[in-house]
Amino acid sequence: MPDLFGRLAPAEPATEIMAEGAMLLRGAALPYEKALLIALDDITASSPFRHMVTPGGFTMSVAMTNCGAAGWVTDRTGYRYDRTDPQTGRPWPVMPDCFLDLAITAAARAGYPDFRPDACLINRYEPGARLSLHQDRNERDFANPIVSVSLGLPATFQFGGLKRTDPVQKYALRHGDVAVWGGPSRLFHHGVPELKDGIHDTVGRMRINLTFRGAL
Ligand code: MD6
Ligand code: FE
Repeated sequence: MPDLFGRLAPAEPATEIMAEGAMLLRGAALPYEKALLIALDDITASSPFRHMVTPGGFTMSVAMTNCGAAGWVTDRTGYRYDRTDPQTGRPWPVMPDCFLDLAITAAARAGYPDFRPDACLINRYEPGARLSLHQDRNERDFANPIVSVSLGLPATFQFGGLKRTDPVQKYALRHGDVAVWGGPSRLFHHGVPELKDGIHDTVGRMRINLTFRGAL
Protein backbone atom coordinates (compact mmCIF):
# COMPACT_ATOMS: atom_id res chain seq x y z
CA MET A 1 0.00 0.00 0.00
CA PRO A 2 1.59 3.35 -1.06
CA ASP A 3 1.85 5.94 1.74
CA LEU A 4 0.60 9.56 1.63
CA PHE A 5 3.47 10.44 -0.71
CA GLY A 6 3.04 7.47 -3.04
CA ARG A 7 6.03 5.58 -1.63
CA LEU A 8 6.02 1.82 -1.31
CA ALA A 9 7.64 0.54 1.90
CA PRO A 10 10.16 -2.21 1.09
CA ALA A 11 9.33 -5.53 2.76
CA GLU A 12 13.01 -5.87 3.64
CA PRO A 13 15.81 -3.29 3.58
CA ALA A 14 17.68 -2.90 0.30
CA THR A 15 20.40 -5.41 -0.51
CA GLU A 16 23.45 -4.96 -2.72
CA ILE A 17 25.60 -7.70 -4.19
CA MET A 18 29.30 -6.89 -3.67
CA ALA A 19 30.62 -10.07 -5.32
CA GLU A 20 29.54 -13.68 -5.69
CA GLY A 21 28.80 -14.76 -2.10
CA ALA A 22 29.12 -11.25 -0.65
CA MET A 23 26.06 -9.13 0.16
CA LEU A 24 25.35 -5.84 1.81
CA LEU A 25 22.06 -5.72 3.75
CA ARG A 26 21.37 -2.03 4.23
CA GLY A 27 19.94 -1.13 7.63
CA ALA A 28 19.47 -4.76 8.69
CA ALA A 29 20.80 -4.08 12.22
CA LEU A 30 18.55 -1.07 12.90
CA PRO A 31 15.82 -3.12 14.67
CA TYR A 32 18.55 -4.41 17.04
CA GLU A 33 20.32 -1.10 17.59
CA LYS A 34 19.34 -0.43 21.23
CA ALA A 35 19.81 -4.05 22.36
CA LEU A 36 23.23 -4.28 20.68
CA LEU A 37 24.53 -1.11 22.33
CA ILE A 38 23.33 -2.16 25.80
CA ALA A 39 24.88 -5.63 25.39
CA LEU A 40 28.10 -4.05 24.12
CA ASP A 41 28.44 -2.02 27.35
CA ASP A 42 28.20 -5.25 29.38
CA ILE A 43 30.85 -6.95 27.24
CA THR A 44 33.35 -4.10 27.45
CA ALA A 45 32.84 -3.85 31.23
CA SER A 46 34.25 -7.43 31.48
CA SER A 47 36.68 -7.46 28.54
CA PRO A 48 37.60 -3.86 27.73
CA PHE A 49 38.65 -2.54 24.33
CA ARG A 50 42.42 -2.62 23.88
CA HIS A 51 44.94 -1.83 21.14
CA MET A 52 46.61 -5.12 20.23
CA VAL A 53 50.10 -5.49 18.79
CA THR A 54 50.72 -7.17 15.40
CA PRO A 55 53.36 -9.90 14.98
CA GLY A 56 55.48 -7.21 13.27
CA GLY A 57 55.39 -5.06 16.42
CA PHE A 58 52.89 -2.38 15.35
CA THR A 59 50.15 -1.27 17.72
CA MET A 60 46.79 -1.33 15.92
CA SER A 61 44.87 1.96 15.64
CA VAL A 62 41.59 -0.01 15.91
CA ALA A 63 40.76 -1.06 19.49
CA MET A 64 39.37 -4.58 19.85
CA THR A 65 37.60 -6.97 22.16
CA ASN A 66 35.56 -10.16 21.64
CA CYS A 67 32.61 -12.17 22.87
CA GLY A 68 31.70 -15.81 22.34
CA ALA A 69 33.46 -19.13 22.87
CA ALA A 70 36.62 -17.82 21.21
CA GLY A 71 38.14 -14.42 20.47
CA TRP A 72 40.54 -13.22 17.79
CA VAL A 73 43.81 -11.92 19.21
CA THR A 74 47.18 -10.79 17.93
CA ASP A 75 50.49 -10.34 19.72
CA ARG A 76 54.20 -10.68 18.88
CA THR A 77 53.75 -14.47 18.49
CA GLY A 78 51.06 -14.20 15.78
CA TYR A 79 47.32 -14.14 15.11
CA ARG A 80 45.04 -16.76 16.66
CA TYR A 81 41.70 -17.53 18.26
CA ASP A 82 41.88 -17.90 22.03
CA ARG A 83 39.20 -19.17 24.43
CA THR A 84 40.47 -16.83 27.13
CA ASP A 85 41.00 -13.08 27.07
CA PRO A 86 44.78 -12.74 27.52
CA GLN A 87 44.29 -9.40 29.28
CA THR A 88 41.90 -10.66 31.97
CA GLY A 89 42.82 -14.36 32.06
CA ARG A 90 39.09 -15.17 31.96
CA PRO A 91 36.89 -16.56 29.17
CA TRP A 92 35.50 -13.93 26.78
CA PRO A 93 31.99 -12.67 27.68
CA VAL A 94 29.18 -14.91 26.44
CA MET A 95 27.71 -13.93 23.09
CA PRO A 96 24.44 -12.06 23.82
CA ASP A 97 21.21 -13.42 22.29
CA CYS A 98 20.60 -10.23 20.29
CA PHE A 99 24.08 -10.59 18.68
CA LEU A 100 23.38 -14.24 17.79
CA ASP A 101 19.88 -13.54 16.51
CA LEU A 102 21.04 -10.73 14.22
CA ALA A 103 24.01 -12.74 12.87
CA ILE A 104 21.94 -15.86 12.16
CA THR A 105 19.08 -13.89 10.57
CA ALA A 106 21.40 -11.84 8.34
CA ALA A 107 23.41 -14.89 7.24
CA ALA A 108 20.21 -16.74 6.31
CA ARG A 109 18.99 -13.77 4.25
CA ALA A 110 22.28 -13.79 2.38
CA GLY A 111 22.05 -17.49 1.57
CA TYR A 112 23.88 -19.08 4.53
CA PRO A 113 21.07 -20.69 6.57
CA ASP A 114 23.37 -22.98 8.60
CA PHE A 115 25.68 -20.30 10.02
CA ARG A 116 26.08 -20.46 13.83
CA PRO A 117 28.84 -18.06 14.98
CA ASP A 118 31.05 -19.03 17.93
CA ALA A 119 33.13 -15.83 17.94
CA CYS A 120 32.44 -12.13 17.56
CA LEU A 121 35.35 -9.73 17.10
CA ILE A 122 34.37 -6.21 18.10
CA ASN A 123 36.30 -3.36 16.49
CA ARG A 124 36.21 0.24 17.72
CA TYR A 125 37.38 2.95 15.30
CA GLU A 126 37.99 6.45 16.57
CA PRO A 127 38.63 9.22 14.02
CA GLY A 128 41.89 8.46 12.20
CA ALA A 129 41.81 4.70 12.94
CA ARG A 130 42.16 2.37 9.95
CA LEU A 131 42.48 -1.29 9.08
CA SER A 132 44.80 -2.06 6.21
CA LEU A 133 43.90 -4.47 3.42
CA HIS A 134 43.80 -8.04 4.78
CA GLN A 135 42.21 -11.46 4.45
CA ASP A 136 40.32 -13.19 7.28
CA ARG A 137 42.02 -16.56 7.31
CA ASN A 138 42.53 -17.58 10.95
CA GLU A 139 39.21 -19.45 11.08
CA ARG A 140 39.22 -23.24 10.86
CA ASP A 141 36.47 -23.73 8.27
CA PHE A 142 36.08 -21.26 5.39
CA ALA A 143 32.67 -22.79 4.59
CA ASN A 144 31.34 -20.40 7.25
CA PRO A 145 30.63 -16.87 6.05
CA ILE A 146 31.47 -13.77 8.07
CA VAL A 147 28.72 -11.41 9.17
CA SER A 148 29.87 -7.83 9.70
CA VAL A 149 27.71 -5.20 11.43
CA SER A 150 28.44 -1.46 11.26
CA LEU A 151 27.33 0.95 14.00
CA GLY A 152 28.04 4.64 14.51
CA LEU A 153 30.10 6.86 12.20
CA PRO A 154 30.13 5.95 8.49
CA ALA A 155 33.21 4.36 6.96
CA THR A 156 34.50 3.40 3.55
CA PHE A 157 34.84 -0.34 3.04
CA GLN A 158 37.48 -1.41 0.52
CA PHE A 159 36.71 -4.72 -1.08
CA GLY A 160 39.22 -6.34 -3.40
CA GLY A 161 39.82 -9.87 -4.57
CA LEU A 162 41.79 -13.01 -3.82
CA LYS A 163 45.07 -11.32 -4.72
CA ARG A 164 46.28 -8.35 -2.73
CA THR A 165 46.86 -6.47 -5.97
CA ASP A 166 43.34 -7.08 -7.36
CA PRO A 167 41.31 -3.91 -8.03
CA VAL A 168 39.39 -2.60 -5.01
CA GLN A 169 35.76 -1.49 -4.94
CA LYS A 170 34.54 0.98 -2.33
CA TYR A 171 31.31 0.88 -0.34
CA ALA A 172 30.01 3.40 2.19
CA LEU A 173 29.05 1.49 5.35
CA ARG A 174 26.55 3.31 7.54
CA HIS A 175 24.97 2.80 10.95
CA GLY A 176 22.92 -0.41 10.83
CA ASP A 177 24.38 -1.89 7.64
CA VAL A 178 25.28 -5.59 7.65
CA ALA A 179 27.75 -7.18 5.22
CA VAL A 180 27.70 -10.95 4.76
CA TRP A 181 30.65 -12.51 3.17
CA GLY A 182 31.37 -16.08 2.15
CA GLY A 183 31.53 -18.72 -0.54
CA PRO A 184 33.73 -17.68 -3.49
CA SER A 185 34.60 -14.31 -1.88
CA ARG A 186 35.31 -15.63 1.64
CA LEU A 187 39.04 -14.92 1.29
CA PHE A 188 38.82 -11.61 -0.60
CA HIS A 189 41.03 -8.80 0.65
CA HIS A 190 39.30 -5.93 2.41
CA GLY A 191 40.09 -2.92 4.56
CA VAL A 192 38.86 0.32 6.08
CA PRO A 193 40.73 3.59 5.34
CA GLU A 194 41.09 6.29 8.02
CA LEU A 195 37.80 7.02 9.76
CA LYS A 196 36.65 10.61 9.21
CA ASP A 197 35.84 12.71 12.25
CA GLY A 198 32.22 13.21 13.24
CA ILE A 199 29.66 12.58 15.95
CA HIS A 200 26.98 9.94 15.60
CA ASP A 201 23.64 10.62 17.37
CA THR A 202 23.55 7.42 19.41
CA VAL A 203 27.09 6.00 19.22
CA GLY A 204 29.12 9.20 19.53
CA ARG A 205 32.56 9.91 18.08
CA MET A 206 33.34 6.38 16.90
CA ARG A 207 32.45 3.50 14.63
CA ILE A 208 31.80 0.03 16.05
CA ASN A 209 32.08 -3.06 13.86
CA LEU A 210 30.94 -6.51 14.98
CA THR A 211 32.30 -9.40 12.91
CA PHE A 212 30.79 -12.80 13.59
CA ARG A 213 32.76 -15.90 12.68
CA GLY A 214 32.73 -19.63 12.92
CA ALA A 215 36.22 -19.83 14.36
CA LEU A 216 36.56 -23.16 16.14
C1 MD6 B 1 35.40 -3.38 9.61
N1 MD6 B 1 35.82 -5.56 8.88
O1 MD6 B 1 34.42 -3.33 8.89
C2 MD6 B 1 36.41 -4.44 9.45
N2 MD6 B 1 36.28 -8.87 7.75
O2 MD6 B 1 35.62 -2.56 10.49
C3 MD6 B 1 36.47 -6.64 8.50
O3 MD6 B 1 37.67 -6.76 8.61
C4 MD6 B 1 35.70 -7.69 7.88
O4 MD6 B 1 33.77 -6.32 7.57
C5 MD6 B 1 35.64 -9.85 7.14
C6 MD6 B 1 34.36 -9.72 6.67
C7 MD6 B 1 33.72 -8.53 6.81
C8 MD6 B 1 34.38 -7.48 7.43
FE1 FE C 1 38.40 -8.63 8.07
